[in-house]
Amino acid sequence: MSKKTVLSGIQPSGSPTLGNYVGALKNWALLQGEDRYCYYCVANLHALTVKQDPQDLHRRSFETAALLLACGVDPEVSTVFIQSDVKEHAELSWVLSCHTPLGELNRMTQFKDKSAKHADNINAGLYTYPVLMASDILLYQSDLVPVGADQKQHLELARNIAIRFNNTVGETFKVPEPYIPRVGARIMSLQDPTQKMSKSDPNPSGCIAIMDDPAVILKKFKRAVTDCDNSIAFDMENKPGVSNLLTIFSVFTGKTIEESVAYFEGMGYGQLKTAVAEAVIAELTPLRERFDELLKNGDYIKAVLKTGAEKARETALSTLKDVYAHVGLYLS
Ligand code: AQP
Repeated sequence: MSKKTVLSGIQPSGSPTLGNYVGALKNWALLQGEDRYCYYCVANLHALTVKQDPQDLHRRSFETAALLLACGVDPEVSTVFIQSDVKEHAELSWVLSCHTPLGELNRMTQFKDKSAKHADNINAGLYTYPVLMASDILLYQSDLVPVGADQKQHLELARNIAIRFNNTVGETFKVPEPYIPRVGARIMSLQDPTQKMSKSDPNPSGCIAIMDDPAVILKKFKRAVTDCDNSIAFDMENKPGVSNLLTIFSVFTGKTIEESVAYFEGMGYGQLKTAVAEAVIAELTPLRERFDELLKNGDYIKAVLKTGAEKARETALSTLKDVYAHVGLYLS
């Protein structure tokens, strides 16, 4: 059986959250294996779609790479790189943008959400973001893309772009499949459980950063918005806050949602919040310690990223050459 290729990315647009961890990073480590090529990137080109302080972006890109390793991504097995180190991403994005109808981009809900959030900076990059994401995926002939539920629509677009290109220009791309966790695909804000937990949320109480101290994690969970009937049941529509806490408990303890509800029978919201915080702290503490250790060894991270970029470039260039040949672009 031929090896499958896995690809995913994370934007260094803030301090990665519990949502990023559950929806994506945790699975990145789990998907590694002898039978797969895994490419994991820090998507810093994507981060430019919203305003960034250059020094912060630079530092966060490096730290996000260290975080991937702390989360269990093994650079001996997986290719870890920074997107801007592989220029083929931007080059393929141009070609694919000429093969993407505006009508398809107009349907993207993330563009609508982010334009509303960043009304003072609705730029063309925010609009064409999904084409760059399609390029990230298709460059590596990816089979599987582990993402949270918020990226499902973008992945569907990447599939459409690949299928259309293969049919109209010539067979070039593997058509990727999403890999979305069954539980935890959309972790919600602790302060507004109808909104996704996001690293760029201006209200830090709503999101747990993977790097938060245990005391901060406990405090944020204790302040989580619930409702006033004090009954622990899973009902996303009518009890979004409690359901979000049950989801997080389920992911961090390995219990199903039903087992989690049964576990809290006869208990109140205070006990629920403390138990969720303890489960999260137990898993994130060793991870934070590994991150601190890794950052002390910046040369090691730099070496990982250099090797990763070289390996990624090899595959990316081979796909890009094929694309250029198919569309008739001259290369000396
Ligand atoms: N709340 C979430 N629940 C589950 N998965 C999530 N992801 C993001 N938020 C949640 C998944 O994390 C991966 C990396 O996300 P990203 O950095 O590419 O950007 P994003 O989806 O826009 O995440 P954020 O945290 O909301 O970033 P900002 O605030 O910068 O927009 C993706 O697989 C994503 O699905």
